[in-house]
Amino acid sequence: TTRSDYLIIGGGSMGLAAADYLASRPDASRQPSVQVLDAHSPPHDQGAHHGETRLIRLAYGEGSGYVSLAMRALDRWQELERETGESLFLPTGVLNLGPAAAPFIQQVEASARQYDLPLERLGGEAASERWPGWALDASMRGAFEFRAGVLRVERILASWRQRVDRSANVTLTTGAQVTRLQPLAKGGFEATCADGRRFSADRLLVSAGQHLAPLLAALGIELPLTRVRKTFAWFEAGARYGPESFPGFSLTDEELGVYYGFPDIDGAGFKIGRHDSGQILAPGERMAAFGDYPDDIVELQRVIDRYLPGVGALRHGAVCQYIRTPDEHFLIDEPLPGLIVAGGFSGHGFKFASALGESLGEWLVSGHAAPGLAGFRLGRFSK
Ligand code: PYC
Repeated sequence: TTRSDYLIIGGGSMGLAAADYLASRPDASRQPSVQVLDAHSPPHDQGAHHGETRLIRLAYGEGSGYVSLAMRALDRWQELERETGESLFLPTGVLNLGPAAAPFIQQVEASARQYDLPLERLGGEAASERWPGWALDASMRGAFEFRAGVLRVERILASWRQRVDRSANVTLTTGAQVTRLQPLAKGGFEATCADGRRFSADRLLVSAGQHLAPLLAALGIELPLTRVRKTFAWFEAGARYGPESFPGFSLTDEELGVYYGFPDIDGAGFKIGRHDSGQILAPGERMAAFGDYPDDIVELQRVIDRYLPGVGALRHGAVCQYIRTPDEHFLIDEPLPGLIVAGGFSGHGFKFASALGESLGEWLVSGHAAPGLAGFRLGRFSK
């Protein structure tokens, strides 16, 4: 058994962010030893950090309880850019669109008011004049946040990985699919991999996406997590969809559903995905490829036909997964002493990874959760 001070199971967005934090603390040679296990070799497309881009929004439509975390995350992304010299955040702004009465739009506005965040409100017609890629009527309202923007996911994971690989105290072991977790009689936990390798540590962070619930179930802890197949796609787009003239967006349409999207960055095409709905899958179940369901294309095309007149033909699509909680808020807790879980990011977690990596890393070291994480506890589901 390979023993370290801390073990991180899952080297995706949250696990690798925590690993990077622990690798980057001052005087790493005197830092605790950390072992990170991932079934693949990050960055990869088997988790929830592929597809080139994610949004970061501060005036948060999912609840004002996220705003401080989003602000810390943005600072940390910009710090990572400075330290690595990589372009990781594009300040394109984010335009939130929907009927004025949509709860998401109302919450964006409430979050901005509560935290005094700059937010520009526009009617649909004014928004279409300002950003000609959109054709919106008066029933739609825009809430534009210029400080928000786009994160480049694989580049971020690659930056963290480089720093972890160079560090003196953090080891990433790839191809390590953990199949079993056990508490040890002398304290701490042991993780056993599919190939028989074993790793143990005093404290553990399990950030293993779809594998989190099955690993914890075997310890008698039920986590209310659902794995959902999601799709997104890139389309041909003209000059009006470049990052200087078209912000990232979220769009709520009462009939069509909830969508998000990105400008055409580096000629990759206009990207759009659907946030609500999706096909439920068991952990480990094979995911159908993009286009296997007719709706994969039809639902995106409907939004384009209604609102995005300059977007052209489909280039290609991809599948990803959301791990959803019942209320779509995160699940971050310590259900057994020394065993921290981070999951259920419900399709809106990546933007926070830089800040959560810091909090989760500090939690491993100090044994104490940051007070800001209290709202994500498991106990809320049994009330
Ligand atoms: O939370 O803004 C978001 C988002 C964009 C793509 C997936 N989630």
